[in-house]
Amino acid sequence: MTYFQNSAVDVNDEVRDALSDGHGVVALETTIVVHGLPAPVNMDVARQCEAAVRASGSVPATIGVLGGRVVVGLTTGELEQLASPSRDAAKLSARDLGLAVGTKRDGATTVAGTIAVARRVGIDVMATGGLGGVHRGAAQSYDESADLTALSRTQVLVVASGVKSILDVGATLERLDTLGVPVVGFQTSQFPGFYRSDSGFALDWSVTNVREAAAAFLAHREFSFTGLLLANPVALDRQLDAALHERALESALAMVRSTGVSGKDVTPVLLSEFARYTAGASVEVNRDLVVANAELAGKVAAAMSSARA
Ligand code: PSU
Ligand code: MN
Repeated sequence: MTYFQNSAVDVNDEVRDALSDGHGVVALETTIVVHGLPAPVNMDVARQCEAAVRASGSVPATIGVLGGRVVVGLTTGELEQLASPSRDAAKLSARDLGLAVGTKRDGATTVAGTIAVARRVGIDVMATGGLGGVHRGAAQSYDESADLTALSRTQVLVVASGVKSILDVGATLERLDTLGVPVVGFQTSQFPGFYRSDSGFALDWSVTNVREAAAAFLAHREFSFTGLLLANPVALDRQLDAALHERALESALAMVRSTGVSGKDVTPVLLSEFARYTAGASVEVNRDLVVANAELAGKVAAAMSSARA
């Protein structure tokens, strides 16, 4: 497509064909692979997410930046390069994309970075594990993920298991409200708690099936320029034990305080401390939930494609 010529964006053939034929396409991020999960589970999870999207009748488009080229639909080999520690890939939020391109860097995209690229090439749906949000203590640190503001200006439906439980969940929901981003529970009226199925916060909206989710988002776009968060809880029998979750959280927060880590390193450090403290149990929950989100995103993208046809 000439549209993509003279641009820094390379869309792979399968994704390009799917987009021009109006098939469902799901954008997948790479920060979770490169900075969120330990090797070798990370590559395995990436492969499972792509397979889940395909099983749902849509085409996966894993997004990242290699040598300053934004790739939509990374091959396994390209993803391996991006995840290789020797490449030292940057963590790219929306603000960083142009810089990574201009300086020919490698980078993995966050939710914010991924939806900016997705929207640019016409992809409507993305899947992740847990959206970024307002950090605990944000009243002092001002640490609020750019995922929130990106969602407020990008018409993409994001499937996530709520926001990461390391965050201030109540404050994040308030910010999403202010920013005009609807939060919709999938078969639940409780906001999911990432490693836990229920964060304890109630939602105003829920949908009972995939068709309803697709219809709600298509209608939302007629009235708003924001994205939509479709909140899909981890299965009850897969969630992290409540007491273990509490203890791991305390330990992870204490670790961030004592090491004085800040900025884009906070989330990866919290996640890896969770993995250490729970002896890998949190990694397995993360795997289960992100694969389930990829599957649901694939179904919603397919339903949107049928609704348009
Ligand atoms: N979901 C996960 N693991 C992750 C992330 C999401 O299960 O590592 C990533 C996403 O890329 C999200 C980012 O955009 O964490 C948020 O980072 P920050 O809090 O620095 O904005
Ligand atoms: Mn931050």
